[in-house]
Amino acid sequence: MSFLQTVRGERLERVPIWLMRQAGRYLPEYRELRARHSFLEMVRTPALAAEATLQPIRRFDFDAAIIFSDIMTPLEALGIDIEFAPGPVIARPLRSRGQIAALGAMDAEPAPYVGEALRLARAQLPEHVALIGFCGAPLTLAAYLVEGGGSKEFAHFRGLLRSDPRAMHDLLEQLTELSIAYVKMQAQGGAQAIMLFDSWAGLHDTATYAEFGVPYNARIVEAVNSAGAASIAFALGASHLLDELKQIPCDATGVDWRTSLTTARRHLPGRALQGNLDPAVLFADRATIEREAQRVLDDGSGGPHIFNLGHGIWPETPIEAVSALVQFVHLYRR
Ligand code: 1CP
Repeated sequence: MSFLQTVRGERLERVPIWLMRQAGRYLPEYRELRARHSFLEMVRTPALAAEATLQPIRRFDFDAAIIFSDIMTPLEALGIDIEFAPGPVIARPLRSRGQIAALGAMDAEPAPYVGEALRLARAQLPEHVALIGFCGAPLTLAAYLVEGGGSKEFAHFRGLLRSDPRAMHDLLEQLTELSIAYVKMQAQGGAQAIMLFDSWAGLHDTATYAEFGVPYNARIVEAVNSAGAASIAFALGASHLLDELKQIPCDATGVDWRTSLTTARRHLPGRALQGNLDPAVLFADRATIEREAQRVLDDGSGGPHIFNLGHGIWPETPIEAVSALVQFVHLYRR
């Protein structure tokens, strides 16, 4: 499997490709499924989650499938109520030390239905397509939990982090333990690689990220490594955090479109890199898509490289643009 070999640091002639958020709203067959089921119903019903996972694989020659779920799904094991509209909405945000202390101890196994969805998906996937599980980084999960949902500046979250760093560490500790149980369960369910999404890493300065981000992410990645799955860690907006990301012992590091792969390699020597075509490029004509993809391929050619976008694919993306991209990347030989 070229995807897993490359994540683990082999340099093959062929560059594997998959796209973040490849199971989702840019696909008409996904929109059709979503018209009949709510997002949470899909996530909690293994057959539906497996179906959404497989949809992009039937249409495109991707080298990996990512399980259909959300970074917020395991949090209900801590007694947290989450709805999706379409982004996560937390009914009772954790705005104080007291609310954090009152979180339920993890009683049940986090989101066991994700394990079942992984089993179903793995059984139906072509053998050469790898199956990726994932979880949210504690600091990104904490951002949503404290703020109550998505936000541009995350003022409540960043305010609490400054005013009560001890309470923030307590929250991150609980989220890390939950995530460790969750990634182990996913590895047992058949996830061959597990990706950590730190989508709000870019909010923080380097010292803050070194203290509140790195140690927790490192522990989760170590759990993935000991469970025998390949580990990928992605941080968005992290051009200023490359030396911090180096401290996270993952097999591959995901890079967004703003950081060149050559620069990332200088800071992360020997590590596989995943990325980083600007998702906006898929709104251009075919010649432009090929030219920009070639730039990413050349930029990544200094070491093991998994082709991806620099962040999730946008819902309005034309299907033909995705086909053109996958074809082009698969014709390339290093
Ligand atoms: O209406 C719908 O269909 C729901 C939209 C949706 C979908 C399809 C959400 C709500 N989550 C998902 C699936 C999802 N989320 C996947 C599954 C795999 C795939 O689609 O290919 C994955 C990997 C995620 C991860 C996720 N959720 C991240 C990390 C990746 C990233 O994009 O940075 C984050 C930050 C979330 C939170 C979230 N969930 C949903 C939305 C719209 C958001 C963003 C909210 C915000 O910050 O405002």
